[in-house]
Amino acid sequence: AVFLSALQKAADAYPKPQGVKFSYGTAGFRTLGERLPSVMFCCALLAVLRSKKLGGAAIGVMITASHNPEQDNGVKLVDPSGEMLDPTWESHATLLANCTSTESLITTFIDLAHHLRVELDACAPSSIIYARDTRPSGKKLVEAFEAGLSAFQGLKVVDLGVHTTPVLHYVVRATNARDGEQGKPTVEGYYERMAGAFKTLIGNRGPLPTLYVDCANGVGAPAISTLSSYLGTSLPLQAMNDSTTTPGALNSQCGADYVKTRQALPPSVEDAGLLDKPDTRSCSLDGDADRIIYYYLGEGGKFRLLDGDKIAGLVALFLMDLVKKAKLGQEGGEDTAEVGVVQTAYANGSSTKYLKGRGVPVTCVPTGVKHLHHAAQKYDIGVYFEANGHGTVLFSPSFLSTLAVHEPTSPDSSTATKQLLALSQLINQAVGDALSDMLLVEVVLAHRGWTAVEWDAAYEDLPNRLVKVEVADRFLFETTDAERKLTSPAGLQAVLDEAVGKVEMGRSFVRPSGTEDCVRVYAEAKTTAGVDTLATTVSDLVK
Ligand code: 16G
Ligand code: ZN
Repeated sequence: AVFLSALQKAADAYPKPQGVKFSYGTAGFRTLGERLPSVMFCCALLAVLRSKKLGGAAIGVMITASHNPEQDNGVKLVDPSGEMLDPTWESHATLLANCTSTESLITTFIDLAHHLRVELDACAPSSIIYARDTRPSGKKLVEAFEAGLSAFQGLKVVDLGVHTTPVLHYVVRATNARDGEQGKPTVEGYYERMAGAFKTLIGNRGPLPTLYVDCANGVGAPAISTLSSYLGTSLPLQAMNDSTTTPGALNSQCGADYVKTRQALPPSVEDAGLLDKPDTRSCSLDGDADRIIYYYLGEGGKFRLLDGDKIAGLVALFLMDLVKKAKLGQEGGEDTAEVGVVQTAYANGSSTKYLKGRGVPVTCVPTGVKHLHHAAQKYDIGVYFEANGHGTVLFSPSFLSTLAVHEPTSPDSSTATKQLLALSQLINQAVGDALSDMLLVEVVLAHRGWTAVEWDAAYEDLPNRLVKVEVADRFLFETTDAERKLTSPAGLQAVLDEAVGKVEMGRSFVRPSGTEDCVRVYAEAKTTAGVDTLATTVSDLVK
């Protein structure tokens, strides 16, 4: 075939580095940026294959390592609906990435195409959309990716350039949607749709007080500046940590992951002294702007965290109220739409109790966006958030059609119906999106007339600890029950249960990390002394 000789020639320039085993994990391939060129080349092949397999639908490729250090990088594929790559294809990615010669790469690729029943020579075109974050290694990785694409003819290719992960997901989803029903499939379309819905929802409630945004010195910085220009005066945004070209600055001492794990302000934000009033709220994005964490300084200047759990609670109860007001039932009756929340085992016990106490159904699933997203699709309105700030809200197609044809019987129900429709446009339903989630939080606070203080009052987090434990082989650790129980090593869970039983309101679980070579220990308890004991005991038992 024509492309084979081109492929051969191109692949020779991107040999796999020796002694590295690549694996397509929860967040795609992720490691030191300098190790990734051959992987990028393989991802081009895989993206072509995936698009051909799906009749030429547009596939996304995002080059980022999110909250990880600046020297790291990564790549993941996005399916036509804007969701993560179908998990059954992860092993195909791993297979290609580990080929040790051009010959084996080509054979593997052709075998894979055959096995997947994809006709490489047939004229079904492939369509690929890609973007990268601000990492210094990104440019070279894009070149390697493009070298892979160059072996094929007649591809439809869109290079979005430097953008956030959620922008890429949005454009892929909108490109594949019928009749522009997910918005215009462009970067401008993304900002326009979101900002337009925000202004509708804020109405005459604005302008809101200034919001301080820690951009983690990453791609969130230009995104916040662009968003600002679309928002006009409705929400003044002040960017902090927006140095995208300072070497070593990305995710260093700042960003959502820093704030969540340290449970403290980034030093730069502390030094700026801007959060001096209790109603001054601030937020941190992560390195590719798909996560967000809010916080403020409470009484006595005490740091108060408003994490993904707090966002889920705020948003779910607001949506429930709107659904009630919209009276979507027969003849103006209440009811009908179920608003549910999806969490992982990392959700603070207090948040789960708070939600259940208010009649919100809660599902617990294993870590990783694909699990949460999938479970959220089972509700009419599915709110999913990881405690680390990654999450979004999904409106089911049937709920959206109910809204569209609903004939409200009162002004109140008419307003609520319009607000639900605007929310479905404000929210990025493809993936967790720091910008869209930020606007969502701002909308709810504005409608409730709340500052961060009233939001925070919903419940008090149980003291908790997250500990990283280095072990000889993390693959020995296997879990069940949404990662809350170990099935291997044999007998360990019983010992852990005993330790947990000794601590008041204790809860703890152990799971192998999907992104780092370690196991993670989570513990919570009624008191800080209790949680410290529990975290230490469990960590020691695991070693
Ligand atoms: C990945 C996941 C994130 C999860 C994290 C856990 C996606 C896109 N991202 O970054 O949702 O919180 O892994 O990391 O699924 P861990 O397995 O190292 O604890
Ligand atoms: Zn991220």
